Amino acid sequence: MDNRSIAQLLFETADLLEISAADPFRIRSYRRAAEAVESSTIQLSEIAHDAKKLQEIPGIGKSMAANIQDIEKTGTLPLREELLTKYRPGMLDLLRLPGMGPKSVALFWEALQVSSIAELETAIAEGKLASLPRMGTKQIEKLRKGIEDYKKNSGRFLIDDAEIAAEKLIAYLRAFDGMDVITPAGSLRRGRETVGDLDILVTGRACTEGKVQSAVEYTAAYPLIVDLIAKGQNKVSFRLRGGLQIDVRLLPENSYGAALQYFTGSKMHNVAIRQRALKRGYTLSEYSLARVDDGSFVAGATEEEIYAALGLDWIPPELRENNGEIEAAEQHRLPALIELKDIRGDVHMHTNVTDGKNTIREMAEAALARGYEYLAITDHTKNLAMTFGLDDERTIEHARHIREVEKEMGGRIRIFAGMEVDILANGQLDLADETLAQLDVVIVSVHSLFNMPEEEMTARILRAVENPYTRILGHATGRLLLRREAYKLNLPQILRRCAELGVAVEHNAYPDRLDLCDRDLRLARELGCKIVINTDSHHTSHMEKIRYGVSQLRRAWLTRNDVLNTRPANDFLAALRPKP
Ligand code: DGT
Ligand code: CA
Ligand code: CA
Ligand code: ZN
Repeated sequence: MDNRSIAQLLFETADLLEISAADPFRIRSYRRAAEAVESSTIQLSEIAHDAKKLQEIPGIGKSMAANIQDIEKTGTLPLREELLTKYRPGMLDLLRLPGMGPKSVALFWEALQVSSIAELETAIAEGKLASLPRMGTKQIEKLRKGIEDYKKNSGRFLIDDAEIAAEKLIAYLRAFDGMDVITPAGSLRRGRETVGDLDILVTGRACTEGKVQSAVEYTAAYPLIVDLIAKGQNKVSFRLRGGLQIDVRLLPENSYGAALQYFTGSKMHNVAIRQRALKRGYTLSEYSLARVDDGSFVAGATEEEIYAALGLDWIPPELRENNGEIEAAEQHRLPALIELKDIRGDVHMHTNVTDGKNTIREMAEAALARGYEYLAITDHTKNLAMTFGLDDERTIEHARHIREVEKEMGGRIRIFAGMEVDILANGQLDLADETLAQLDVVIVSVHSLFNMPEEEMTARILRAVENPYTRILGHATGRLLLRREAYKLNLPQILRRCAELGVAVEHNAYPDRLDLCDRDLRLARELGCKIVINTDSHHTSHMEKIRYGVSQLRRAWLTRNDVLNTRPANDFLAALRPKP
C-alpha cells in the first residue's frame, strides 16, 4: 500500500474518533502520524515488517507503528472498522464538504440522525437545519452549494491516481500466461483531466474461446478488489477501495482493434464515426467493421485498419472528442501533436529553501536524469508566509546559490535562476523590480484571495502581467481539480494581453491543477500566446508528472512548435519576453 493510502486511513480514523468525542490527545496522535506518513520520503510498505524502523519516523510511536503494520497486513485498521460499525461510512463523505468538521457531523447525527450527504440534502430541503444552534441561512446555503459541487465531482478521480491503479492491475494481469496485450481505453487513454472509471482491454492466447474462463477467474481474484460488481463470460467489473470502478474486457485478437476503438470513445466521436460508416455501407460495433448488405467482415484487428477502411488517417486518442478531428483525418491534416520526448526543460519548481522537499542540486540531478537540458528553480516569495517565501534580499542570495550549483554541474545542465512571485491583492508583485531584473525566469501567480469578483481579479492579474519583468503567468485560473473551482476571471482578456506583451502562459502539469485546461490552451494558441509546460515540482519525484500535462497539450491540438520549452536552452530564453 502506498503512503498516501496509509495516511488516508489514519486521517479517517482521527476524524471518526473526533465524531465520537474521543480524547483530543488520541485524535491528535492519529493526525500527526497521518501527516508524518504522508510527507515521508520512505516507502512505508518497504519497512513495515520492522517496527523499530517505523518508529524512527518522527510522529510515529510504538502503537502507531503497530497500526501501520495492521494496515499493511489487512488493508485497514481495526479501530477504524470498529468505529464504522458505530458510525456510518457516509459520515466520512460528509467530512469532505467545505466547512464541515467532525464536530458538525456529530451534531447533525445526534440532532437529526443525518449520516450521509443524501440525508443532509433532504434535511436542508425540509428546513430542518435551521433549528440547530449556529446555523444561519448563510451557513445552510454554503452547505447546499458544497453538496452541489461534491455531486458534480464525486465519482471522478485524478488522472495520476487512475493511472497508478491501472498500472497495478496491469502488472497483476501480465503474470497470467496468455494475457499478451493489455491496454487502458476510455477517458484514461484519451488523457482526460479526470477519470470516471477505468476500461481495461485484454487480448492474447488466454482470451480465445475455451480458455477465457480461467482468465476471467484470475481477473476476478485480483487482491485489491473490495466489491465484485459483475463477472461475465468475458468481462469483469469491480470496485477498489476509494470507489474507483474498473471494467476489464477479454477479447479475441481479431476484434481487438474494434473494441479498442469503441471503448476508447469518446461517445460523441463514436457516434460520428458510426454515422460515417453507415453512409459507406458499413456497420461499426465493438466487434468489427462489417458490410451492411451481407454482414461480411471488413476490419477489426487494429484501429488503423478500421479508420483506413473509413477513409481516415488514424486519429490520436486525445483528439477523439468530435471537435473537428474527423474532418482533419479525412483531409490528412491532423497535427503532429507534441510528445513527451519533445520537452527539453521544466521551468517551475520549488526547493527546500521554501516548501519543496529537495535541494537545488537534487532537483538539477533529477532533471538531468530525465534527459533535460535545463531547469528553472522558482521558489515562493514572502507573501506566502506558510511556505517560508523569500524576501528581496534572500531572493538575491538564492539566485547566487542557484548559479553556484549550475557551475558545480560542470555544464551538464543549465539552471535558470527564477522565482514564482506572488501576485498581491492589488496586482503588485511581491518583489522589487531591481530584484526581478536579476532573475532569468519570473513567473507570477495568484495564491490568495480567490473569491474576488471577476472584474477585480481580472484587473489584479492584468496589472501583474503588465510588470515589465513578468515573463510567465503561472497556473492562470487557480483551479484545483475535484477540490476548488477556477477563480472568476475574464480569461480571454488576460490571454489577449499576455499575447500582446509576449508574456508566456503556463500549463501547470501537476495532476490536481492541469491549468490551463485543454479548451483554454486551444484558446491561448488561437490568441497567439506563447505557452510553456511546467510541473511545479516540490519533490524530485514530481517531475515525471509532466506527462499528464503533455496529454492536455495534445488534447488542445498543440504541436512542438507551440510550446517554448521544447526549444534548446538559449532559444528558450530568447523566446521569453525580453527584459526591459
Ligand atoms: P469516464 O469513464 O466518465 O471518464 O469517460 P469514458 O469516456 O471512459 O466513458 P465510459 O467509461 O462510460 O465508456 C468508455 C467508452 O465506451 C466511451 O468513451 C465510449 C464507449 N461507450 C460507452 N457507452 C457507449 C454508448 O452508449 N455509445 C457509444 N457509441 N459508445 C459508448
Ligand atoms: Ca471510463
Ligand atoms: Ca466504463
Ligand atoms: Zn503556484
